[in-house]
Amino acid sequence: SSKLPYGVRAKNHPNILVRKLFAIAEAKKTNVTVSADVTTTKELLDLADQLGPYIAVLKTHIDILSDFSPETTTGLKHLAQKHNFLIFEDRKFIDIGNTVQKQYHGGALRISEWSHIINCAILPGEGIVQALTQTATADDFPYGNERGLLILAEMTSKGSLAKGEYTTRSVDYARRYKKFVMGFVCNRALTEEQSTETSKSEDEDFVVFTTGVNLASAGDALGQQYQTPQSAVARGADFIISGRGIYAAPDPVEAVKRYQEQGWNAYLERVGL
Ligand code: UP6
Repeated sequence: SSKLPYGVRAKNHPNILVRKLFAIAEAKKTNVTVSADVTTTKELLDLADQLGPYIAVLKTHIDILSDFSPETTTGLKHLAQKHNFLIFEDRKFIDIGNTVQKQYHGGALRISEWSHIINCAILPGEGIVQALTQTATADDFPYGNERGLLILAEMTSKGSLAKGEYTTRSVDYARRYKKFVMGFVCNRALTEEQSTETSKSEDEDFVVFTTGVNLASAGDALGQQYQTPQSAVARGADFIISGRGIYAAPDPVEAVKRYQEQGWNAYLERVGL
């Protein structure tokens, strides 16, 4: 896991969106991503406004909203500016290149227009990463270098098959498409992973987002497995993602502050500050 402070990584990183992300973390002293898995626009925007000051990233599942409309994303974009956070649509693209290009850019949800960060699984192979990178780096792509891709390299659910060669190939594809791939959704720092196909370059600095973070529970009845902010950050998480631990708490603002404090202290410990 990275021993460098966010501020240093913000200065040195070749990717402009990653620089912005680390600068937000440093300025707001937070590595919390809240997973706002609510099902109406009002709940989503209220949550984003209330929790905005304490988070670096807001993660959405836009397709679970029962009343999605252009106002949903206009509202999100406005709140992201107001509170200085990035938006991460957790769409987990997983299809052939030609299909994911249309799902990402355009379509019913217009994800490229409002979401800074997206993710994909690599079950389809290298082509999915190639296709999304092609779209986001095309000359006529309107959002230039304000967009980034995370590869879903591991999962937190019981019996996950995202391991072994799948995870190793995730690192290979990240290295091959660095122009758009900013890091991973995974449960530990990955880049020491041994690969026969690619090797680590000196300036490599992928961002690690870890889901399944909860202070009050060990898991749910459907196979979710949790760890604490402290353990996630110690294993290499640069950003901790928590959903129900925060939005379903009796007082979400009090909860997000606790995750912020614990995540930040664990970060300070890891980098030795
Ligand atoms: N998520 C996981 N595990 C993964 C990948 N993604 O839980 O391996 C996502 C879920 C949900 C959030 O889709 O949006 O992270 C976790 O929510 P929770 O904290 O309420 O369990």
